[in-house]
Amino acid sequence: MEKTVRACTLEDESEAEIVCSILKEQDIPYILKRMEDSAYDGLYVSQGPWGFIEAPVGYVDSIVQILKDVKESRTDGESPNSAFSTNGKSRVIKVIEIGVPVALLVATVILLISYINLRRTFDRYVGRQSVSWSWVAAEKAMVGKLRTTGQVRYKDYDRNYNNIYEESNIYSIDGKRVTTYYDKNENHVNESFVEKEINGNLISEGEDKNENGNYEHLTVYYSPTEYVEYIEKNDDGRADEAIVHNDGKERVIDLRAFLFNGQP
Ligand SMILES: [Ca+2]
Ligand SMILES: [Ca+2]
Ligand SMILES: [Ca+2]
Ligand SMILES: [Ca+2]
Repeated sequence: MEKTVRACTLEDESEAEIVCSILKEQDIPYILKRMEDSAYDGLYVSQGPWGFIEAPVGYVDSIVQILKDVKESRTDGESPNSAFSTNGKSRVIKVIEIGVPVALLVATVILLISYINLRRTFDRYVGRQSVSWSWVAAEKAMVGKLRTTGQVRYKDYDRNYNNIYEESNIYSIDGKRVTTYYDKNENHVNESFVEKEINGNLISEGEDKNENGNYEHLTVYYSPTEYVEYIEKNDDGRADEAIVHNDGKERVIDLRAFLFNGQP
């Protein structure tokens, strides 16, 4: 490049970007110099021009005109270069400035919704939703309802008003009674239970007559006419006999003999 002279000064980096892009487009030779590159070591930048353009003397007039056009267009809010927006910041920067917070906000909302849904699912299946209890005189029962929906989850009956519940019920999330424990002799120990599916079919029944925690009589249902009774004879917690009911027919199996001595 032939000898260059200072053609113009530049106010800021964005002005430099625009002017330089136009100079490149028009094949005008130039050298961009920043003040911070110079001996002023950056101190000058905040007070004076950002930098300047040097070019062969023959191009100075064109460069001055280009800078003038750029300044006017920036004042008018029109960009001479489509790559740059009106305030001189590149669109990429604008997209980052607006796009990143929006993306973060959207991500936060999505995470929040996911969390709420997960929490709901968790509450639904684990039953962690808090329950509020109140005495319902008409039912003679303490009724436990979910605080969130008012759905009945528990109903404990004290029909003789002695503060001992002779019957305790658990309801499914769909409002069906699924499990009932009985303490008919009102000694605070349950001696039997009934478990049902939400459609009302029996799943199992148990009886612990001596109230020691071992069920001497446990019935498991496969259908109303197909069920197995497990009988506990010596109260050691292990069933000794199975009575298989199959459409009105009964078959008694000695479990120990059947399972361990190979006898049918
Ligand atoms: Ca009672
Ligand atoms: Ca009891
Ligand atoms: Ca027992
Ligand atoms: Ca036994």
